[in-house]
Amino acid sequence: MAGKNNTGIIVILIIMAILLGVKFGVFDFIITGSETMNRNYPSIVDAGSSVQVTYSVSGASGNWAASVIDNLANCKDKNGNLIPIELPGGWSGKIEKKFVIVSTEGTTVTQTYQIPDYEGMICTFSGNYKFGDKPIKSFSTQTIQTRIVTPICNSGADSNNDGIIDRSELGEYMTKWVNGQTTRTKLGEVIMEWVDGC
Ligand SMILES: [Ca+2]
Repeated sequence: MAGKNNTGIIVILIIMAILLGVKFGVFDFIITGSETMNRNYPSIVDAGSSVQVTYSVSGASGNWAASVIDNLANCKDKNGNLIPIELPGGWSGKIEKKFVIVSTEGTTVTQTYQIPDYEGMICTFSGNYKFGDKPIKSFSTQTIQTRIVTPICNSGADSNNDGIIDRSELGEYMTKWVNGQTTRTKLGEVIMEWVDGC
């Protein structure tokens, strides 16, 4: 009878120890391996600008830490050709970020990427993260695009608003002038924009 009572007391003590352990965070350092991370940023940015990329952790609890290696590279122009290495701003073909996110400092980290000064290109982010000693996981592959700043044609002859006076738009203005719908001066402006660009 006495032995049974002792067993009961021991069980109660073990349960109390576990509850106290949970309360004071003794079991909180467990990294389960089901934690994930993603990156967020504006998908279209100005050429030559600094872009903030935010890395966010999901599914983590207690104490944890994760290492990150992320790359912005493989920049291509609108024809799909790789962008030359030599660009304004010291672009070397790749930007690599290495950092660590620790639970005590929050679940997000922001990194700044200096985007190459090249309009209308698409670059690709690819990288991975590793929580504690768990296996490395890959980020989803994502792209970022630089804006094309379209010049404005002051003559008003750029009917499709692509920043270029093409020969058909010039031809339309010639017809307008022939028909007396515009002046020779105005036709001169359109010719100059066709020759020199807007
Ligand atoms: Ca045009």
